[in-house]
Amino acid sequence: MLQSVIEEADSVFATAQSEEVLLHAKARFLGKAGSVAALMARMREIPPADRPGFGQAVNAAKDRVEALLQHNLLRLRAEARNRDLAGPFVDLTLPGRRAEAGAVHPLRLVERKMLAVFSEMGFEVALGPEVETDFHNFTALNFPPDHPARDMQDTFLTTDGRLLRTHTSPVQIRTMLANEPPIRIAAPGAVYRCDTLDMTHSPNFRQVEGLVIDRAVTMADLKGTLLRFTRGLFEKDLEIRLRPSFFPFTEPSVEVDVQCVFCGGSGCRVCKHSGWIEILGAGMVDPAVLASVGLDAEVFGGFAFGIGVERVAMLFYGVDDIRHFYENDHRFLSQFA
Ligand code: 2NM
Repeated sequence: MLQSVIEEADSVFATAQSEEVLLHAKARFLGKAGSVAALMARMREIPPADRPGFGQAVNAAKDRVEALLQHNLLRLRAEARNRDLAGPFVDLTLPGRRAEAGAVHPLRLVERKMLAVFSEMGFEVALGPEVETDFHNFTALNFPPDHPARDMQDTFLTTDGRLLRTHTSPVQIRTMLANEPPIRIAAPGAVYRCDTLDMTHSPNFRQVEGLVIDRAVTMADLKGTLLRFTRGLFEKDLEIRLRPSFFPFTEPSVEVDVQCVFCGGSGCRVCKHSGWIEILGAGMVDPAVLASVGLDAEVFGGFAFGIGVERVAMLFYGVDDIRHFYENDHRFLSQFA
């Protein structure tokens, strides 16, 4: 009887083709309701005098079944290992494939540099929504109702009567509405205009705009701030010049040229032999803008400026086509890593 349990365990264990099946079979023989436990339960049927001998015999049978189990467990592991070794092998001596590391996008590098220079001058970064109201994007900025920029030819409109901001100036409006002067902010971010993508235009580009509002701010403060900004940005003591211009939100308005970074002013192809490169627009905040945010123009005044990140990045890195910035061609991007 003991022998038949051992023989059955031997044959069941030996035919198991996986550890899972073997462990199942283990329960059948060695588990609480298994054959060995059943043998032990027959102790009551044995005359008392024979019980020690019976107990020893069952224990010996149990040891034998456990040994068979262990043997077959090792057999299955050896078989599995042999299968692995016979299959496709991994050559651990092959050189590894290097993982490509990500890098900061060139537009972000330039934006960060601009913000770092403004930060040194005490400006704080201000952010705002890209979907804006007509009020924040145009009306408060003194755009007349019939201004061409408000046209859907130039501005992306949403179906719920809002629009995609065409500059980050609405961030300045929101800041002036929510804070008392003095205000010194730089507003970076994406802006949208209905332009066709070409070498120098994109319907979605980035700007950094700045705003200073305080008592007794003059145009000399504007020029000094922009001089320090351009020198910090290009890390070179270049001169700037201000030319009269027009924006609805500033009066007077100026366009700012920086001495050509490439030829230092002697004339080259980049500056079209003028020695100067236009890099930003600026001006003294129009009293109508101050009024629209509830500031008394007799008490407060300030200046603002706007700079295109792509344009500066193209100058900075000698990129001839704005589309390179958006195509995510790794061969282009990896040059800035
Ligand atoms: C520019 C040029 C000149 C500007 C003005 C304002 C505000 F909100 F204060 F009126 N924000 N930004 C500004 C002024 C922007 O971009 C070429």
